[in-house]
Amino acid sequence: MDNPGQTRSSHQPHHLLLTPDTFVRTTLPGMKNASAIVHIGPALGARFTEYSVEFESNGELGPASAQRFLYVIEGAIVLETDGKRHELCPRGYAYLGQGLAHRLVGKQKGRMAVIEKQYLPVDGVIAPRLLVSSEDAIKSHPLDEDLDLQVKCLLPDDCQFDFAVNTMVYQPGAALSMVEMHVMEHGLLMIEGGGIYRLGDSWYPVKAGDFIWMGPWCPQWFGAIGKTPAKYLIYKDWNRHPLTSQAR
Ligand code: UGY
Ligand code: MN
Repeated sequence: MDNPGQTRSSHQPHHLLLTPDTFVRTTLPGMKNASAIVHIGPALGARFTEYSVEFESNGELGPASAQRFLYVIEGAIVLETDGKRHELCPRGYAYLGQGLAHRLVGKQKGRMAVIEKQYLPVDGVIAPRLLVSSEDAIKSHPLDEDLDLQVKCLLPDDCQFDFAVNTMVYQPGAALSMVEMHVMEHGLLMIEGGGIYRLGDSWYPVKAGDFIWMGPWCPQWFGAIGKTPAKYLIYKDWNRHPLTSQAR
Protein backbone atom coordinates (compact mmCIF):
# COMPACT_ATOMS: atom_id res chain seq x y z
CA MET A 1 0.00 0.00 0.00
CA ASP A 2 1.65 3.25 -1.16
CA ASN A 3 -0.33 5.76 0.88
CA PRO A 4 -1.88 4.14 3.93
CA GLY A 5 -5.29 5.60 4.75
CA GLN A 6 -5.42 7.55 1.47
CA THR A 7 -7.59 7.00 -1.62
CA ARG A 8 -8.95 8.91 -4.63
CA SER A 9 -12.38 7.40 -3.88
CA SER A 10 -14.90 9.95 -2.70
CA HIS A 11 -18.46 9.57 -1.36
CA GLN A 12 -20.48 12.77 -1.75
CA PRO A 13 -24.25 13.43 -1.49
CA HIS A 14 -24.80 13.62 -5.27
CA HIS A 15 -21.84 11.74 -6.70
CA LEU A 16 -19.53 8.85 -5.96
CA LEU A 17 -16.05 8.04 -7.24
CA LEU A 18 -14.84 4.49 -6.58
CA THR A 19 -11.27 3.57 -7.40
CA PRO A 20 -10.10 -0.08 -7.59
CA ASP A 21 -8.08 0.14 -4.35
CA THR A 22 -11.40 0.46 -2.45
CA PHE A 23 -13.32 -2.31 -4.27
CA VAL A 24 -14.81 -4.97 -2.00
CA ARG A 25 -15.94 -8.22 -3.59
CA THR A 26 -19.15 -10.05 -2.76
CA THR A 27 -21.27 -12.88 -4.15
CA LEU A 28 -24.81 -12.22 -5.34
CA PRO A 29 -27.53 -14.92 -5.23
CA GLY A 30 -26.98 -17.61 -7.85
CA MET A 31 -23.37 -16.66 -8.61
CA LYS A 32 -20.85 -19.48 -8.96
CA ASN A 33 -17.08 -19.10 -9.43
CA ALA A 34 -17.63 -15.37 -9.79
CA SER A 35 -17.65 -12.28 -7.61
CA ALA A 36 -19.33 -8.92 -7.87
CA ILE A 37 -18.11 -5.44 -7.04
CA VAL A 38 -21.29 -3.47 -6.49
CA HIS A 39 -20.63 0.11 -7.61
CA ILE A 40 -24.00 1.74 -7.03
CA GLY A 41 -27.57 0.82 -6.14
CA PRO A 42 -30.79 2.02 -4.52
CA ALA A 43 -29.07 2.06 -1.10
CA LEU A 44 -27.52 5.38 -2.17
CA GLY A 45 -30.62 6.71 -3.95
CA ALA A 46 -29.85 5.44 -7.47
CA ARG A 47 -32.76 4.08 -9.50
CA PHE A 48 -30.59 1.33 -11.00
CA THR A 49 -27.73 -0.87 -9.92
CA GLU A 50 -24.37 -1.35 -11.59
CA TYR A 51 -21.72 -3.89 -10.69
CA SER A 52 -18.63 -5.47 -12.19
CA VAL A 53 -18.46 -9.24 -12.29
CA GLU A 54 -15.12 -11.03 -12.23
CA PHE A 55 -15.61 -14.59 -13.36
CA GLU A 56 -13.53 -17.73 -13.73
CA SER A 57 -14.07 -20.09 -16.68
CA ASN A 58 -17.42 -21.73 -15.88
CA GLY A 59 -18.24 -18.86 -13.55
CA GLU A 60 -21.96 -18.18 -13.56
CA LEU A 61 -24.31 -15.29 -12.83
CA GLY A 62 -27.64 -15.79 -11.05
CA PRO A 63 -31.03 -14.71 -12.40
CA ALA A 64 -32.09 -11.05 -12.70
CA SER A 65 -35.25 -9.58 -11.17
CA ALA A 66 -35.17 -6.58 -13.52
CA GLN A 67 -33.88 -5.63 -16.96
CA ARG A 68 -30.23 -6.60 -17.31
CA PHE A 69 -27.56 -5.10 -19.57
CA LEU A 70 -24.09 -6.55 -19.73
CA TYR A 71 -20.91 -5.45 -21.47
CA VAL A 72 -17.84 -7.69 -21.67
CA ILE A 73 -14.56 -5.97 -20.77
CA GLU A 74 -12.23 -8.99 -20.69
CA GLY A 75 -12.60 -12.71 -21.45
CA ALA A 76 -15.65 -14.31 -23.00
CA ILE A 77 -19.12 -15.13 -21.77
CA VAL A 78 -21.80 -17.45 -23.11
CA LEU A 79 -25.40 -16.29 -23.01
CA GLU A 80 -28.12 -18.91 -23.36
CA THR A 81 -31.69 -17.75 -23.89
CA ASP A 82 -34.68 -18.70 -26.03
CA GLY A 83 -32.89 -21.99 -26.84
CA LYS A 84 -30.00 -20.12 -28.49
CA ARG A 85 -26.37 -19.71 -27.50
CA HIS A 86 -24.50 -16.42 -27.99
CA GLU A 87 -20.80 -15.96 -27.34
CA LEU A 88 -19.82 -12.47 -26.19
CA CYS A 89 -16.20 -11.34 -26.50
CA PRO A 90 -14.67 -8.02 -25.33
CA ARG A 91 -16.91 -5.10 -26.37
CA GLY A 92 -19.78 -7.56 -26.86
CA TYR A 93 -22.97 -6.69 -25.02
CA ALA A 94 -26.50 -7.90 -24.39
CA TYR A 95 -29.80 -6.40 -23.27
CA LEU A 96 -32.14 -8.84 -21.50
CA GLY A 97 -35.71 -7.71 -20.96
CA GLN A 98 -37.32 -8.01 -17.55
CA GLY A 99 -38.47 -11.58 -16.93
CA LEU A 100 -36.50 -13.11 -19.82
CA ALA A 101 -35.07 -16.43 -18.58
CA HIS A 102 -31.38 -16.71 -19.41
CA ARG A 103 -28.09 -18.25 -18.34
CA LEU A 104 -24.69 -16.50 -18.34
CA VAL A 105 -21.56 -18.63 -18.05
CA GLY A 106 -17.92 -17.56 -18.32
CA LYS A 107 -16.12 -19.30 -21.18
CA GLN A 108 -12.79 -18.15 -19.81
CA LYS A 109 -11.66 -15.92 -16.96
CA GLY A 110 -12.91 -12.39 -17.49
CA ARG A 111 -14.73 -9.28 -16.38
CA MET A 112 -17.96 -7.59 -17.38
CA ALA A 113 -20.08 -4.61 -16.37
CA VAL A 114 -23.69 -5.35 -15.41
CA ILE A 115 -26.50 -2.80 -15.16
CA GLU A 116 -29.94 -3.71 -13.81
CA LYS A 117 -33.06 -1.55 -13.62
CA GLN A 118 -36.77 -2.08 -12.98
CA TYR A 119 -38.60 -1.46 -16.24
CA LEU A 120 -40.90 1.57 -16.44
CA PRO A 121 -43.72 0.64 -18.84
CA VAL A 122 -45.46 3.14 -21.11
CA ASP A 123 -49.08 2.56 -22.24
CA GLY A 124 -49.16 1.11 -25.74
CA VAL A 125 -45.41 0.50 -25.93
CA ILE A 126 -44.13 -3.07 -26.09
CA ALA A 127 -41.25 -3.74 -23.68
CA PRO A 128 -38.01 -4.81 -25.36
CA ARG A 129 -36.99 -8.44 -24.98
CA LEU A 130 -33.49 -9.24 -26.22
CA LEU A 131 -30.65 -7.54 -28.03
CA VAL A 132 -27.20 -9.05 -28.53
CA SER A 133 -24.49 -7.12 -30.33
CA SER A 134 -20.96 -5.78 -30.21
CA GLU A 135 -19.71 -2.25 -29.89
CA ASP A 136 -17.63 -3.00 -32.99
CA ALA A 137 -20.86 -3.20 -35.03
CA ILE A 138 -22.10 0.25 -33.94
CA LYS A 139 -21.30 3.41 -35.89
CA SER A 140 -20.02 6.32 -33.82
CA HIS A 141 -21.05 9.96 -34.13
CA PRO A 142 -19.32 13.10 -32.89
CA LEU A 143 -20.75 14.87 -29.83
CA ASP A 144 -21.54 18.52 -30.52
CA GLU A 145 -19.69 18.30 -33.87
CA ASP A 146 -16.39 17.55 -32.11
CA LEU A 147 -14.69 14.86 -34.20
CA ASP A 148 -12.34 14.18 -31.27
CA LEU A 149 -15.25 13.08 -29.07
CA GLN A 150 -17.07 10.07 -30.50
CA VAL A 151 -20.20 8.48 -29.05
CA LYS A 152 -21.66 5.03 -29.73
CA CYS A 153 -25.24 4.36 -28.61
CA LEU A 154 -25.40 0.68 -27.75
CA LEU A 155 -29.21 0.58 -27.45
CA PRO A 156 -31.72 1.97 -29.95
CA ASP A 157 -32.95 5.45 -29.04
CA ASP A 158 -36.53 4.23 -28.94
CA CYS A 159 -39.27 4.75 -26.34
CA GLN A 160 -39.30 0.98 -25.80
CA PHE A 161 -36.07 1.38 -23.83
CA ASP A 162 -36.13 3.30 -20.55
CA PHE A 163 -32.36 3.67 -20.35
CA ALA A 164 -29.39 4.27 -22.62
CA VAL A 165 -25.86 2.89 -22.50
CA ASN A 166 -23.23 4.62 -24.61
CA THR A 167 -19.50 4.53 -25.02
CA MET A 168 -17.63 7.81 -25.34
CA VAL A 169 -14.10 8.08 -26.71
CA TYR A 170 -12.09 11.28 -26.19
CA GLN A 171 -8.89 11.91 -28.09
CA PRO A 172 -6.14 13.30 -25.82
CA GLY A 173 -7.09 16.91 -24.99
CA ALA A 174 -10.75 16.54 -26.01
CA ALA A 175 -13.37 17.63 -23.48
CA LEU A 176 -17.12 18.00 -23.01
CA SER A 177 -18.07 21.36 -24.55
CA MET A 178 -20.14 22.35 -21.49
CA VAL A 179 -20.67 21.57 -17.84
CA GLU A 180 -23.76 19.36 -18.05
CA MET A 181 -26.53 19.46 -15.44
CA HIS A 182 -29.47 17.20 -16.20
CA VAL A 183 -32.26 15.17 -14.70
CA MET A 184 -30.73 11.84 -15.75
CA GLU A 185 -28.36 10.03 -13.44
CA HIS A 186 -25.25 8.29 -14.72
CA GLY A 187 -23.24 5.18 -13.95
CA LEU A 188 -19.82 5.45 -15.60
CA LEU A 189 -17.02 2.94 -15.89
CA MET A 190 -13.66 4.21 -17.17
CA ILE A 191 -12.45 1.63 -19.69
CA GLU A 192 -9.30 3.21 -21.13
CA GLY A 193 -7.06 6.22 -20.55
CA GLY A 194 -7.92 8.97 -18.11
CA GLY A 195 -8.38 12.65 -17.46
CA ILE A 196 -10.07 15.06 -15.09
CA TYR A 197 -13.72 14.66 -14.08
CA ARG A 198 -15.57 17.59 -12.59
CA LEU A 199 -18.36 16.33 -10.31
CA GLY A 200 -20.29 18.95 -8.36
CA ASP A 201 -17.68 21.46 -7.22
CA SER A 202 -14.78 18.98 -7.18
CA TRP A 203 -12.25 18.03 -9.86
CA TYR A 204 -10.93 14.46 -9.76
CA PRO A 205 -8.10 12.77 -11.66
CA VAL A 206 -9.63 9.53 -13.02
CA LYS A 207 -8.30 6.55 -14.95
CA ALA A 208 -9.24 3.15 -16.38
CA GLY A 209 -10.85 0.94 -13.75
CA ASP A 210 -12.59 3.78 -11.87
CA PHE A 211 -16.35 3.96 -11.44
CA ILE A 212 -18.44 7.15 -11.08
CA TRP A 213 -22.08 7.64 -10.12
CA MET A 214 -23.64 11.04 -10.85
CA GLY A 215 -27.03 11.75 -9.29
CA PRO A 216 -29.71 13.85 -11.04
CA TRP A 217 -28.46 17.37 -11.89
CA CYS A 218 -24.92 16.63 -10.64
CA PRO A 219 -22.71 19.20 -12.44
CA GLN A 220 -20.38 17.19 -14.69
CA TRP A 221 -17.55 17.84 -17.09
CA PHE A 222 -14.65 15.71 -18.41
CA GLY A 223 -11.41 16.49 -20.18
CA ALA A 224 -9.09 13.73 -21.43
CA ILE A 225 -5.45 13.92 -20.40
CA GLY A 226 -2.59 11.67 -21.48
CA LYS A 227 -1.15 10.38 -24.72
CA THR A 228 -3.83 7.78 -25.43
CA PRO A 229 -7.62 8.22 -25.87
CA ALA A 230 -9.90 8.06 -22.84
CA LYS A 231 -12.95 5.82 -23.11
CA TYR A 232 -15.89 5.24 -20.81
CA LEU A 233 -19.11 3.22 -20.72
CA ILE A 234 -21.96 5.41 -19.49
CA TYR A 235 -25.53 4.58 -18.39
CA LYS A 236 -28.36 7.07 -18.17
CA ASP A 237 -32.10 6.82 -17.54
CA TRP A 238 -33.77 7.89 -20.75
CA ASN A 239 -37.05 8.22 -22.67
CA ARG A 240 -39.32 8.61 -19.63
CA HIS A 241 -41.29 11.55 -18.22
CA PRO A 242 -39.66 12.80 -14.97
CA LEU A 243 -42.89 12.11 -13.04
CA THR A 244 -42.73 8.41 -13.93
CA SER A 245 -39.08 7.75 -13.19
CA GLN A 246 -39.29 7.41 -9.42
CA ALA A 247 -39.92 3.64 -9.23
CA ARG A 248 -37.14 1.84 -7.40
O1 UGY B 1 -24.96 11.55 -22.25
C1 UGY B 1 -24.52 12.32 -21.42
O2 UGY B 1 -25.25 12.97 -20.65
C2 UGY B 1 -23.01 12.52 -21.35
N1 UGY B 1 -22.60 13.51 -22.30
N2 UGY B 1 -22.57 12.86 -20.02
C3 UGY B 1 -21.28 12.71 -19.62
O3 UGY B 1 -20.42 12.32 -20.42
N3 UGY B 1 -20.97 13.02 -18.34
MN1 MN C 1 -24.31 13.65 -18.80
